[in-house]
Amino acid sequence: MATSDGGVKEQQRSETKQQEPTLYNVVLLNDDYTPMMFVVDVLETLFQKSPAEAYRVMMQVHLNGRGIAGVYPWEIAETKADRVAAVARDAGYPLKATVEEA
Ligand code: TYC
Repeated sequence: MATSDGGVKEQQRSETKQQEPTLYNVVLLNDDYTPMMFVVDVLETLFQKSPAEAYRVMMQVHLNGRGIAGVYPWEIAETKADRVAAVARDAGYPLKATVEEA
């Protein structure tokens, strides 16, 4: 912006835009050993899904090999995926989740 003294002032931003954080999908993977009801329970407890939505996502993973459990900023997505592996390991199941850019 030109000023009266001939200088150039930087354009003021009237609305400072907040940058949204990049989001990541926590992707649940199918396996042959984890019981369906265990997966439904994980989706309800770690991903705050309703019973109906948890069942729908579980069946999507069971039939298609993978499905999105939730969408979060990086740190939270990584923590959720780690928690999935931890609760599954504690229960003796191979259930795993990966994190991918949304
Ligand atoms: N395929 C598993 C079974 O038949 C169920 C299952 C669903 C496992 C989703 C993992 O992410 C998963 N018991």
